[in-house]
Amino acid sequence: MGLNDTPSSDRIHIGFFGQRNAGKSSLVNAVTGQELAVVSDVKGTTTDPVYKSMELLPLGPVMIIDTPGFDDEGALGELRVKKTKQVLNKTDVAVLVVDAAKGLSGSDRELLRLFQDKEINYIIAFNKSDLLEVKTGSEITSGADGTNQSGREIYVSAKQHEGIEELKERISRLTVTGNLKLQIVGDLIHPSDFVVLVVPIDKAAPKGRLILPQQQTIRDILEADAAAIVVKEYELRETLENLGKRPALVITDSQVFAKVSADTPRDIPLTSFSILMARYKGLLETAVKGVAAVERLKDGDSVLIVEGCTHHRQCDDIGSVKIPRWLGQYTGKQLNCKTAMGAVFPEDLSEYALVIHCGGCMLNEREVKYRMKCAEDQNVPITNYGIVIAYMQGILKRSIEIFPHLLMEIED
Ligand SMILES: Nc1nc2c(ncn2[C@@H]2O[C@H](COP(=O)(O)OP(=O)(O)O)[C@@H](O)[C@H]2O)c(=O)[nH]1
Ligand SMILES: [Mg+2]
Repeated sequence: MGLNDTPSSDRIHIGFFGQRNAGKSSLVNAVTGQELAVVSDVKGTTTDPVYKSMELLPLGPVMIIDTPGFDDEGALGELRVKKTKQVLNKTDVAVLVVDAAKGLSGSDRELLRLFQDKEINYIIAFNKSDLLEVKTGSEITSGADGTNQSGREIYVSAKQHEGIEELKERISRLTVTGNLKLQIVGDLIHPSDFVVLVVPIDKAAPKGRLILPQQQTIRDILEADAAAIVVKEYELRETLENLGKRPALVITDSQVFAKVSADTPRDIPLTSFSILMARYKGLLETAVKGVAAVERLKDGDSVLIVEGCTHHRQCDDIGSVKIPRWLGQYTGKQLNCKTAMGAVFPEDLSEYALVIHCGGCMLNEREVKYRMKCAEDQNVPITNYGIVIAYMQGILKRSIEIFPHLLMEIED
C-alpha cells in the first residue's frame, strides 16, 4: 500500500454473491471497468474471493469483492462456500447477482437470509437481461415473498454493459445512508494542540515506513488542525522539556509504554496506538471488560491469540512469543496458548478461557465487530494486545484515563 492510499480497512466493502455462472465476475469487471476476475462458462471458475480496491463515484474509495458460487458442490465446493461466508463478515453492501432467465434459486434465498441476519444492505442484480425476451426496463416492485423490494432490484447486462452506471449509483445510495465518520483521535483534541507520538524504531519495524495505525493517527491529527510531533522513545523526555507548550496528549507504541509512562509527567494524558485503534474499531469497551479474565486464568487453561494478518513480523513476534511469555510470568500459571493467523477466525471458541486479538489494523470495522460478537455470544472474554499488555504492566489505568467511563469499568 502506498502512503497516499486509503487503507483497505477504511474502504466500504462491496461483495458480489450468487450462484455459479450468474455472471458475478462479469459484473465485477463491468463495474470496475477492468478485467480483473476470470469469466468463464465453466462452473466454479472463481475459486477464491478476488479483492480490488477502486474509487467508485460518487462514493469514494471502496473494496470490490468477487466470490465463488454459493451453490458450489463437493468437498472443494463446500470449502469455497465457506470462504464466501467469511467474506460476508466484512461486507458492508452486498450485490446478489441472479441469472435473470433463471430467477431466484434456493441458494440465493439463503444468501438473502444471511444478508438480513447480518444486517447487510443489499441489491439484487438480475444479470443477463439481454437474454430476456421481454425487456424489463424498470425494477419489480414486490419480491417473490410479497415484501416490497422497490429499489433493491435492478436489471443489468454485464455483457452489453447495460444498467451498470445505475447499479453503481444504487450501491452508492445504499452506503451513503447512516455512515458515521469515526475518528481515531480527532475528537479528543482541539485545533492547534500538540500531540506527541512515540514510535520506536527497532529491527522489527518495517524498513522505510511507519505502520498503518501510526500513519492513520498522524493523518487524523492533521485533519483536526492540530500538530503531530513524532519521536523515538529515547527522545521523548528531552522533547517534552523543550516543547515550550504542554502537549494535549502523548500516544505511544504499546511495546515501550513503561518507559514512556515514566518519562511523561503525570498531568499529561497518555495512551497507546492500540488503545486508540481498538476504540476506532469499536472493540475498546469489550476489550477493557474482557481483560479482567486474566485474573481468573488457571493451570491448563487455553488462551487463543489471534493475528488479523500474516505479514506484520512485529505483531507476529508479539502474538506468538511475547504475550504467551508475559501471560505465564504475570499469572504464574501453566497456560496453553494457541495462535490463529490470517483472515480466518475460528467459529468455535468454547475451549478458550480468553481470546486475545491483535489491534486489527488490517480488518474493517464490520469484521472486528463480528469477531467480538462471536466471542460474546459464546461467553468467552475477548481483549486485545494493547489492553492486555498495558494491564499486565500495570499501566492500563493510565492509558484509558482519557475515557473516564471505561476507567470505572476496571476500578469497580
Ligand atoms: N448473455 C449474457 N451472458 C453473460 C452475462 N454476464 C455473464 N455472462 C456469461 O455467463 C457465463 C458466466 O459468467 P461469469 O462472470 O464467469 O459468472 P460467475 O460464475 O458468476 O462469476 C460466462 O459465459 C459469461 O460470458 C450477460 O450479461 N449476458
Ligand atoms: Mg466467477
